[in-house]
Amino acid sequence: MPGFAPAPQSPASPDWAAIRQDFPILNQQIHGHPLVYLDNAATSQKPRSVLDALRKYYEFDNANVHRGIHELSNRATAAYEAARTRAAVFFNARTPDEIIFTRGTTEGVNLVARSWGEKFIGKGDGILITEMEHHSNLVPWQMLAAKTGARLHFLPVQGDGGLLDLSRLEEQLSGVKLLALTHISNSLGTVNPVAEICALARKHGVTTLVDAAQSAGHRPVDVQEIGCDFLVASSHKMCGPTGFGMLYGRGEILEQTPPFHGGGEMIVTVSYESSTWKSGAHKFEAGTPDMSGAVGFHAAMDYLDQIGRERIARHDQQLGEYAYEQLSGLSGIRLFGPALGRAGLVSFLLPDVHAHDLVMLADQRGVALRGGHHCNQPLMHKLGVESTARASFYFYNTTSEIDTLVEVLKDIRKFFAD
Ligand code: 7TS
Repeated sequence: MPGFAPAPQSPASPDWAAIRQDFPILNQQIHGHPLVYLDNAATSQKPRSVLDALRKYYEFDNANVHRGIHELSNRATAAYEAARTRAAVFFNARTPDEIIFTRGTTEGVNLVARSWGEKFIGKGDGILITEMEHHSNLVPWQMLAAKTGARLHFLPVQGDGGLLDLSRLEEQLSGVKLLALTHISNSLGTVNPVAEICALARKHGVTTLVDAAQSAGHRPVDVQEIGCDFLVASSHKMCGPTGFGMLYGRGEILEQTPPFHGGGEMIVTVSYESSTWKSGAHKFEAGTPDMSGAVGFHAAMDYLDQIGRERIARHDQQLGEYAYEQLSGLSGIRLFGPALGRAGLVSFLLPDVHAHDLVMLADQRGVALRGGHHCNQPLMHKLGVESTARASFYFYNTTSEIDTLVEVLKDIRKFFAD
């Protein structure tokens, strides 16, 4: 795919402070304090280049795609398809036809469960997921199992340390048709060895889906290196617009997979009685797509590659480990997930402080955290908690923001102790 190689990267150690200035939203006060945005696992902020691309699209190029013969329609179509080609390069798919645009990770999983799942999964077949899945990689499989009579199994999580117990993986793969798992846990910060797991699954003829919602914007994600059949991600967690995302599907599998939605754009011919549909990604994209979403996503991928995803990953891990270390100095704190090799997020609980109260009080000091079950209700039950507080980082965060977080938590603890 010539012309779509990642943009040249900045020098060895990027100027993170200058990069932070690319995000206008970060430059504001909340309740009289500088904003410390630590809710990046929920959604990331957007750099100026993405905002500019959206604005430029609507100011100059907006029209419906794949339909018109006029100039604006041609431009919009070219921009939409260029984003697909860019995503194929970003995720190292073999061809752009393996990239389906969706509304996000959740829609991607539902597409696979409905279109591929209802055709290929039957009564008694096993669906193997992990105990740390986000609801969006759990509920669609429950629905599929209820419809088909398939059985849902779980790879266990080993307590607060948050690592998967893979000791029985090979045994657990027996009778399984699909293995779906997250690359990075949104509540534990665990980074799962997805390439090794997918290799073993492949050996046993098991189809694989990787949920890259928390990894795609944070580290290189290469579908061929991982060796998965499907991979899903959300643009809004990787500096791009909301309501947009992608599903990678290995070409051979997509060919055998029926459409998801029926309607315009995905058909070749339609009669009153029946229709035929396109091949490749277009078969799965019925109706007018989100063109501006694609344009913004394209700009986001360019932006991330300009910084360098290896560098982002290192910075993320440093912030995650620094936060884990600083927070572990608070007496009585309960930390979730591994101490080392973790992603840039930390879940925790302070003794006798409800996560929601903690998040509300932190907000009063300008610190944006998340408190709740993080769409991991069964995992919370397993860990014996209702909710946790979570600080999640991105490359524009600093260690001094983590120091602020620790100071704020000390004050909150004092407030509850008094
Ligand atoms: N998978 C994982 C691992 C996630 O963290 C999320 C969202 C999703 C799937 C769903 O993504 P969506 O874009 O389709 O909604 N996670 C979170 C979170 O941790 N806090 O808010 C959303």
